[in-house]
Amino acid sequence: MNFVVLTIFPEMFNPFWEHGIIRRAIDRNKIRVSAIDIRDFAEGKHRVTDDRPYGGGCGMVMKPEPLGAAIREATQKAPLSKKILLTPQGRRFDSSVAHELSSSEGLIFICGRYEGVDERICLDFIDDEISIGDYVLTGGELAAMVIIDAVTRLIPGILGGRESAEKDSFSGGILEYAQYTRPRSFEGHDVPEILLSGDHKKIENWRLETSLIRTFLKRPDLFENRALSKQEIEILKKWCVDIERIIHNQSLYGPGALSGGQ
Ligand code: 6GU
Repeated sequence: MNFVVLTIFPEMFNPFWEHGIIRRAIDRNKIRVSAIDIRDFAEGKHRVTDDRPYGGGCGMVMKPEPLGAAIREATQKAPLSKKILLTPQGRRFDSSVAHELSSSEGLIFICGRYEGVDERICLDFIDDEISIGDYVLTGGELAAMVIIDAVTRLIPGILGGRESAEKDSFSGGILEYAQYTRPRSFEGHDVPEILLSGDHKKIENWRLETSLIRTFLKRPDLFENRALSKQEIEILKKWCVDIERIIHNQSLYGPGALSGGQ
């Protein structure tokens, strides 16, 4: 995968390329990365990349010529790459967009700055517009890093078996299960017994159950557009019965009446 970023702050990307899994992916030739300075394509002594908006108003607009020239050159070098404008007006980035982008030959990111980008760039030079959420950043650079990071970890061979992307939160449409490591007891909280049992079937089932519980508690919206498996429906039904029993007993006998006998 070839990532090219067009930005007026290419140095922002140096620490990003130099650490962790991104660095490992570069070292192992799984990804190629470059940050290109849009200013290198600007004319005149001051190499200006922004100008005042026609029609007045506050803020500055990114000029079309340097941006157009930068996109053109990046496209010549990587003709099969998808050209993505980073803007809060774009479609919302999520796990499924990350998967979609990960099958692309390459991605060229255009980082907007100032108040926006001249509309004629959006019309003729762009394949896609992406936003990373409903808030406004001062520029697209952080969004580019977010997307490159999320897409890179989906490329086959990037994560080791232990870090596999299939078990991640969202990959199955629900949140990842609860995780524990040593020590067995930490500040009064013990690791659940079942994880120490060595019974892989039970552990797997327990993990699915914790995934479902935390998704229900933290992100119930994720259930709306996702088909539930038979096993998942069984687990959810079991809680319904448990919850209904608690409510029923409480309303009949009050709290604590059945404790000891459960
Ligand atoms: Cl991609 N760019 C900017 N400037 N702000 C954003 C964004 C992108 N996504 C959310 N907010």
